[in-house]
Amino acid sequence: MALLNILEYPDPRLRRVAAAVVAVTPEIRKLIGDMAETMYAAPGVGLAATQVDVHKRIIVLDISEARDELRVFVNPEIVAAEGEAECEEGCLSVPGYYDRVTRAAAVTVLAKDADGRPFELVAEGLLAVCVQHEIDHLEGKVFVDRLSPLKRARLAARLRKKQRLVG
Ligand code: GNR
Ligand code: NI
Repeated sequence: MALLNILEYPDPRLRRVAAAVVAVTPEIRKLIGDMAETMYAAPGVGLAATQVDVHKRIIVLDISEARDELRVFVNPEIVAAEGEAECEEGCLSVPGYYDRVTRAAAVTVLAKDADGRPFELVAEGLLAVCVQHEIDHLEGKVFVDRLSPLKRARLAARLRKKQRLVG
């Protein structure tokens, strides 16, 4: 296994739209293992392939307290969404920034697992938030895109300041 480098906003590669996985090959399974290792090491509750500069529709998630319930989604699609809920979100690609985002309260997701077997998941709560956050990444979106222009401008100013400090 290997730790993968996580792209940071506003890296333009976070804007690429991921392509469907044609078949879960040994290479794809190796990528899934590396993504899981990278997510646990970060640590984060989820990771989309886009964040490690692989533009394929793959997500890993683990929202369990014990960090022992890995969920793998290959070619995930939201087929139903209901209600609205607000949650404080963060992102491994926007380190140190947290803000409230409104999303669907419950979603139904169709996907394949790491063995290529199809499954359906009905998610609510943090799981629903994370699945939507990760599928956004696969579509080239970052949670800060869902904030007001004023909040995005403030974040941009903060990132420029941080750049000046390191540069
Ligand atoms: O680790 C993460 N925590 C988190 C908290 C609230 C809402 C979404 C997330 S996902 C994030 C990991 C990440 O950036 N996944 O893309
Ligand atoms: Ni993220």
